[in-house]
Amino acid sequence: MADTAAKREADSVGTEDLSQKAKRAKADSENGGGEKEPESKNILSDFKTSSILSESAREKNIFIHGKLADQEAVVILEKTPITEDSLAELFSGSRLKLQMRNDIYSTYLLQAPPQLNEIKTTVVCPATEKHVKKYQRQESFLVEEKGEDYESITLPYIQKQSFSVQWVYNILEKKAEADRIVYEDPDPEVGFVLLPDFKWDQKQVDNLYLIAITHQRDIRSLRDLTSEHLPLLQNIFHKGKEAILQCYKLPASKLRVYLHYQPSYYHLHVHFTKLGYEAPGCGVERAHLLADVIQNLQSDPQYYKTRTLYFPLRADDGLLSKFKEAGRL
Ligand code: DD3
Repeated sequence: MADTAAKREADSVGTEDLSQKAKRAKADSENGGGEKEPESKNILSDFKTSSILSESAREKNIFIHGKLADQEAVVILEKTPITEDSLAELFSGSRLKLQMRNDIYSTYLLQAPPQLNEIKTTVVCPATEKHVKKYQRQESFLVEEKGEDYESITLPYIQKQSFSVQWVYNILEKKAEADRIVYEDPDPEVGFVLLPDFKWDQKQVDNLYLIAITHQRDIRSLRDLTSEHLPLLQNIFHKGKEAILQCYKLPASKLRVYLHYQPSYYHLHVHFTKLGYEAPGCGVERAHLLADVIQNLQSDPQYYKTRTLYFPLRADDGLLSKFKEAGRL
């Protein structure tokens, strides 16, 4: 959805260059996002819950493991924030059930009209063991990875795993999510696609979360970067920030631009999140500011080949076992 509420809000303020670009990208892609489910069809109507992987009353989400037509599936449900532009309709169009009244205080349950009471739903199906594990609450351990450890432990492990990044290629080839692309630089060397991450519902700029995915396919992670990649990184940094300013009216001073190490998928990508929004994975143990990455490579072309990097691994992560076997933990 190129024309989201967050964008519409930004559009009404000023320039439209980027939304036009996004619309062109949308027009260019013939049926790019794949078939949309007809609104009447509910593929979750016969979902069978096996177990709750995790839940958070504070975050108002729940991660469920179950079966969808005999296939393993993970379903993520999350209540979305209340936005200012929905308030008038919320107040006028709801049923209000009184719970209690006491002096000047009263509490109610407000039954909102269905279109204002939507639950963001993500379905992974067929889900692998890895998907199921990913959402189970787990203890984490900080790993110290020397340059040599990367070569002898981490790299062989990620090569053997051959994690599928088909969904990334679908985005780059406009076979999926083409209508969600916010900006694209098509250059094969320094180009990238900028689009909203799955985690963002795009209803408010407050929790803005975009990812820039590189057209180059052979860069796995931070560890593969050398000064050779500076033009690519600078291009993403510069054009990504510019696109977000155009499209969402958010200046660079409101953005946190970073890479994950370890990443959750081994195709180079950069995260753009709004400052003040504590996005999952934006802590010091996993996030590397793109500005720092660029400077480090400028002062030492081999910086990320030689430095010791620290990152957390979950108790059930196969890579953690490899570090233990190697006596590095
Ligand atoms: C993923 C990391 C991966 C479950 C879930 C997400 N942004 C994605 C497919 C399409 C996407 C993402 C793996 C997978 Cl919920 C397992 O993320 C994606 N499209 N992060 C976008 N826009």
